[in-house]
Amino acid sequence: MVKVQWYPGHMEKARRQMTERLKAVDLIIELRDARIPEASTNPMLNMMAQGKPRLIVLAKTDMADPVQTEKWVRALRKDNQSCLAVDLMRDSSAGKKIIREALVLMKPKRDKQRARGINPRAVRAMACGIPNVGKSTMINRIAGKNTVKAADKPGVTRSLTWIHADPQLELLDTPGVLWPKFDDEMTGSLLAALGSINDDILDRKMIAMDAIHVIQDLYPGKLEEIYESGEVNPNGMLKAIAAKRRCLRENGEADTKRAAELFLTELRHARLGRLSLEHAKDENSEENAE
Ligand SMILES: Nc1nc2c(ncn2[C@@H]2O[C@H](COP(=O)(O)OP(=O)(O)OP(=O)(O)O)[C@@H](O)[C@H]2O)c(=O)[nH]1
Ligand SMILES: [Mg+2]
Repeated sequence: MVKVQWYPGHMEKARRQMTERLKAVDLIIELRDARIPEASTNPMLNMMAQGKPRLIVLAKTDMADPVQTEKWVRALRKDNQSCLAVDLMRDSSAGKKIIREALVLMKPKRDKQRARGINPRAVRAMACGIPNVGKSTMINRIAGKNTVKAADKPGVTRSLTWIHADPQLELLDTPGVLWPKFDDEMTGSLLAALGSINDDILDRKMIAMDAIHVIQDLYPGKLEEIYESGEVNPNGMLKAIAAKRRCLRENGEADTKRAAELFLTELRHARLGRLSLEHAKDENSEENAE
């Protein structure tokens, strides 16, 4: 497995600024990638959160395995945690769903204010999460226009900006933040495979091979169906991808580096189908194990 780590100075700076700004925040909206709901949660957030209510938004559900997304939402909603799964690109009601959930979460506080004769102001929420997960896209979706820059590469947002997205909801856009050390190497590899780590620092062939390994494990037969090769070895599969996608060097040999880049592009844009690279535990698995 490949070891990746990406925690540049601008992320540490953003982490500090986010901690400072939390005082003025009512609610944290934590965006995660629906395809990797565990690898895409920042463990530093629990320390930073200062007991603020949290709404987990699983973004990019249009690219995730719907069966898995449903399982993840159920698992995450345990212990009264709020969680929504949304397609921020095509679901025109995604913004409304998020506003509604934010207001539900803040209802007890706002009801108390009303009882004291205070008219509650708009809810102030901080949008946070790993790079490239869809924070700025969510804000634009809620605002109904492109107010902040969003693009398909990690590290687009560089400063913290308040947006009056809706009369009832103000949103703080923040830069994507990772953390100094991943607990296990697979976390880094999954984040890299789905585009949350700067590509320039990556060994894309290794990342692709890790992803191939995961897909072969979770979706047996899937890659065979697409690339027409029963190769089980990830390096062998890369050669098969090179052949199928005509990534060949001048001497006719498989260009596995180029095949890896192509494979990652296909994976990131769900051209291999709707795949979740982390599967939720079966709800009854503990009982079954006994
Ligand atoms: N298919 C799909 N793409 C999405 C969704 N949400 C966001 N995207 C895409 O993901 C890419 C990154 O979106 P951004 O909103 O810039 O992500 P960010 O979290 O603000 O990223 P940083 O500012 O770099 O941390 C863009 O190309 C979006 O179009 C979604 O629900 N589905
Ligand atoms: Mg952004």
